[in-house]
Amino acid sequence: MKTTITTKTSLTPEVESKLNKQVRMEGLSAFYYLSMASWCENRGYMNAAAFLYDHFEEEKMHMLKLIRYINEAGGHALAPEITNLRYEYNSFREVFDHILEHEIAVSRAINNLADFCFQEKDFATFQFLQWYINEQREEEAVARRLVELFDIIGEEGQGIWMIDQEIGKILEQIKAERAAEGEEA
Ligand code: OFO
Repeated sequence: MKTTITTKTSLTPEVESKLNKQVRMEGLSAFYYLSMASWCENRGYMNAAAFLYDHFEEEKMHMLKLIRYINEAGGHALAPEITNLRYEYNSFREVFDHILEHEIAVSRAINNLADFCFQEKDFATFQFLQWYINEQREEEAVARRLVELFDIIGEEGQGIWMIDQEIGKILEQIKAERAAEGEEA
């Protein structure tokens, strides 16, 4: 006999399915960063690797936050299947061009999801997604800064070494901001 699962949750099946798609996108983000971190570490770009490993943890947290929300709202969060990862990059710069492109795609996905929830009158999920909207705005800004390092410093001579040093400073700044936010909370 079919049970009326819709009485269990105010999440509509469409919202639940779209949230699960976003879970997968955050999981993919995490493993993209992990793969890029390993590529950088392998080539001795140690600050970039540290930045990317750190971001792997961030993206995992984004995925988990969504998973916990879906389940708490009475839905069923699905652990994502991660396939077709990329393991090779043609250059150091290509890693960061890829990050910016990917973060823009994630921002668009989150905006579309928030728009859908608003139209469905799922204001709780719409409100929950505001955190992701802000997070994406910050992440896109960081990704743009990273790409700009390549434009400003250039990769000639000691350029790559200097870029890697600057990435280290950006990571320190991010960690300091996180610590300050933690203190405020
Ligand atoms: Fe999940 O924050 Fe970027 O992708």
